[in-house]
Amino acid sequence: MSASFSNSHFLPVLQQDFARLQTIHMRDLFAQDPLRVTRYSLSAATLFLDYSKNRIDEAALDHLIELAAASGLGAARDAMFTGQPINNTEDRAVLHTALRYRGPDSIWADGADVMPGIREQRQRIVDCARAVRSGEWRGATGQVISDVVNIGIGGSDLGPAMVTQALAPYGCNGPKLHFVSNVDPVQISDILAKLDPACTLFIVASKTFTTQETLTNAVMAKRWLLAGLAMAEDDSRWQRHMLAVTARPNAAKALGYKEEHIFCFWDWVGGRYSLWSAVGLPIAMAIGPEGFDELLAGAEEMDAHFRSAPLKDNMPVILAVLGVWYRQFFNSQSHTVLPYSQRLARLPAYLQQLDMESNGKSLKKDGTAVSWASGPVIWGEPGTNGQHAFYQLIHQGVDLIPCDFLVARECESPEHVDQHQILVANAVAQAEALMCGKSEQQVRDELAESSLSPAQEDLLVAHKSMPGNRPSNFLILPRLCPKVLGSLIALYEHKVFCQGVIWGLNSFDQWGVELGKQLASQILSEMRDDTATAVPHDPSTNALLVRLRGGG
Ligand code: G6Q
Repeated sequence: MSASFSNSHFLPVLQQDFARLQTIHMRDLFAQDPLRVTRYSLSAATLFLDYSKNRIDEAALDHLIELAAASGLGAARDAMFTGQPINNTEDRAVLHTALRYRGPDSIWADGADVMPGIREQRQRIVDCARAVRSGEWRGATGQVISDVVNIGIGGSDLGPAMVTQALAPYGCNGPKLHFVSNVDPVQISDILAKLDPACTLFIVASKTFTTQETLTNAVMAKRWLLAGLAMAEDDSRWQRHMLAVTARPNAAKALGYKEEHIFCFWDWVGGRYSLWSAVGLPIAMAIGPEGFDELLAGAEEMDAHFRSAPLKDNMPVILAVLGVWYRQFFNSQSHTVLPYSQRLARLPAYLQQLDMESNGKSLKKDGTAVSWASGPVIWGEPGTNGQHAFYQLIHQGVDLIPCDFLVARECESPEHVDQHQILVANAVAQAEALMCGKSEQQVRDELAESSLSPAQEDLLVAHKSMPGNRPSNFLILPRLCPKVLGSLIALYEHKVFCQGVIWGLNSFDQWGVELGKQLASQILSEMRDDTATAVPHDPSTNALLVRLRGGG
């Protein structure tokens, strides 16, 4: 059954569900069903999800699951895991799941078994990470590496940066990791100002090895090395300080990188799905190859759950259909991710790319316009910071913004258990406040002792009461460790995949980012050379260029 047929078929049924649930308060749903929490919670790969605080009932959820099934989710999932070319605009398989598969079987894509290459690169990651961490890897002057700088952007940056920050406590005995992504020279200069070239190793990560920002920063890094180590331009010892990670090894070779310093991945790994590949080399250096393997193991466990659990007991599927429900019927244009964990501070940014680059589309796979909504805006900040910033809008704003609360049950260090409890209590409290709200009567009771005039009291009652009925998912991680984090990332990857299937999208291309890149090269040549053939820009762009050149 095609996705578009399924969607149009399910629309009226789900519209009826929406009409019923639109006016019901979740408090009443809980009152009617003492088993609601049990009914709407599940565990997968050590993660626990309570999704009972959502505006659903059994009929709505059943219909959403039927929608997912009728969209061809089962077949699409199998097609992804078995290397079919599901990225149809680029005619590529999508096999990030193979990168974390640690069993003995073959996985085929385009007529070839991808596993021997994956295993070979995995071993190279292990060997290199070990050599750097043990001090066996020496720089040009014989010094041990103390600092590793990853130069990459987008998918070649966000995953490793997010993971190394999240797993910092696992990084003892390893080098210090730094991440440079922006072409703004201040980022790299600020980092390099603190480092010693003799002890610094760069990883230049770029799938294409053509990305302007990354190659520009890599040139700057090489110059800094040559100058800092007093090397001539033709001195090849800089190579001891620069590794390449790419799907285009020849492009790296052409820029002088040594063959044994080039780590490979493949076209069938999307940039934003690549942290499991050699793009994860900085992770292995930071937390050790054993930790990296645990990260893969956690993801593999979530893959197994996603592949085998019935759709209605499938955590990524549940998260996906809830997102579709709010986006389509409650017109929720955004979705917020609220990790109650400072170490997961970069998770919202990581998920922003994962979700928005994958499903921020208005055409279906077949090139026709989407018939339903598609990907929402993803945003968030760690709790409790967000509470003192933007939660006001989530509680009382005009839009319905579904939230994901994320909490690690175990505190990282025994001496901070009390403070960790404060953190966790806040997450639970916010989810409760969003759902239950505060009635006018509660506010009136609180104001009973005050000496307000009746008019002032009425005004405050109106402002201080909260409607509640705002949905959230609550995810409990047993602890923030490599394995659990691997499962969490894979959970979100699969959620995004399921939503893409339901909406009929190709979640694995990103054509929308190309035009800006092309124009930037053209504009750069015009900025550098007045005589460069001017492309007819619009009047606003022309005027900006004149002003930025100092002429306006
Ligand atoms: C991710 C995107 C994008 C990509 C960057 C960097 O899925 O394709 O974010 O990762 O543009 O590309 P390179 O790795 O080729 O430098």
